[in-house]
Amino acid sequence: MSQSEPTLEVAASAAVAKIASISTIEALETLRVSWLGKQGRITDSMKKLGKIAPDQRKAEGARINAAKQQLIRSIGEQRAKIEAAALQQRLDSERVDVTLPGRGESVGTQHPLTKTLERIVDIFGRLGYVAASGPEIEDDWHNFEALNFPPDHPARAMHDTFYFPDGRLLRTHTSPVQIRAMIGQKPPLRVVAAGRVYRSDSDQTHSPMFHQVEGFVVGEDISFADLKGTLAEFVKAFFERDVEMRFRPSFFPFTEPSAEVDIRWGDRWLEVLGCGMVHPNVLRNCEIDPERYTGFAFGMGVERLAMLRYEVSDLRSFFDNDWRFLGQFG
Ligand code: 2U9
Repeated sequence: MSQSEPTLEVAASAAVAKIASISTIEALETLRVSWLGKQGRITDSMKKLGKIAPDQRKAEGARINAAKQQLIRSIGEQRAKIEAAALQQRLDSERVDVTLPGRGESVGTQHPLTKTLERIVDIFGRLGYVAASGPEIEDDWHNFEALNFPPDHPARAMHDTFYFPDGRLLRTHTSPVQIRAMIGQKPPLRVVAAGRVYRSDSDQTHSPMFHQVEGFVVGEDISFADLKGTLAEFVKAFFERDVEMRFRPSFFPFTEPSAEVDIRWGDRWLEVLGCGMVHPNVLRNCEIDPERYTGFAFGMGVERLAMLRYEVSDLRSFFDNDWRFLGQFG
């Protein structure tokens, strides 16, 4: 009987006991390699068989084989147990309760600025204005020249207007749309233009891109009284109540006389729009005879009106695309 015989059997029994307590495939594999791998204990014992006396070789081989089979079986059983436990854990954690109610669909809402812009255009639509649109990339003539801006007006400066290398620009107001609408049409005209405009300006109350709505009326005998009446109707319709208004003299190159309109907001006056009688030069630039026709025009910032209507204090909230903010305007 070789000396290694009982040692191998005792060690194999100890390994079988250890196998039962292994809980990971990796640890089990380490143990398997140490016994059954190329340099494992069983393989090693097999290699030594050749040196054993021929009459003992068969019995010794049978013992090694018995230990080997015992190890293979318990490793296999333990592997199956570990895999079953892992599967059960996955099934438990990934269980889907098909009886739970669905999450429901969240329906998108219009952006508060779109809602405000459409609301303003709609009010003027009901007053008989026709909506016009035009390009956001404009030329100097439609954006400044036709509107009676002098060549050295500060709005034309690079720090106020975004220019393209070829001299074209991002429109700084919706007025060029009005110019395009006025050209080639005969009065009486009632036009409203809304859209994006661009100015090189950015802080809590200014965004480099913002929205305007402008309107104009041209016809015979159009007076400042018509302008006042129109804007009074608009302000009442927009805020859905009687709001106190005042007209303050102002200046714009494209209107004469010009005014800014304030509304009473609590104990303060807030500026909400600008207006005036269309400058004769502007009418002439659009081939309308200022001796025969007069007109009024007005313009307003959509963001400003939306901030008042929805009591929003920071203009930038409109552009952050945060659903927690936008979802409140459904
Ligand atoms: C034509 C003739 C006249 C449009 C007008 C204003 C006064 C005005 C500002 C309000 C706040 C722009 O968004 S804002 O910064 N607008 O004060 N706009 S009159 O006058 C026109 C337009 C087109 C052909």
